[in-house]
Amino acid sequence: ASIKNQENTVLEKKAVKTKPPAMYKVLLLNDDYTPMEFVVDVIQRFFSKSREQATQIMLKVHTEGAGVCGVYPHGIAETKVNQVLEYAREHQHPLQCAMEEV
Ligand code: TYC
Repeated sequence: ASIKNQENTVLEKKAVKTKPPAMYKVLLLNDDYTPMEFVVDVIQRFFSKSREQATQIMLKVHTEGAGVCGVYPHGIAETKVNQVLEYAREHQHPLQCAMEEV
């Protein structure tokens, strides 16, 4: 929608229309084989968490099946998922990572 001032001039159509970007949770999924220490390293390495925060997230994934490592715009979330999957593959762990709109 556009808005007009008293002289009927169109004002900043974009400033009215734009909405914040869709945001995506990046999730780690539990499995029976990936070592806990590797998962903690992944969370610290790719999601900039402290060792304590990373351990809490890993244990949540381990006990509940999945857990959120961070929330990002689409392109950044996609990059994180790909980085985690490639790193896990390189180390021959079956760790799975996914994204889901908030
Ligand atoms: N369940 C794994 C184990 O007992 C640990 C684990 C935690 C694996 C989180 C994946 O996303 C994961 N070694």
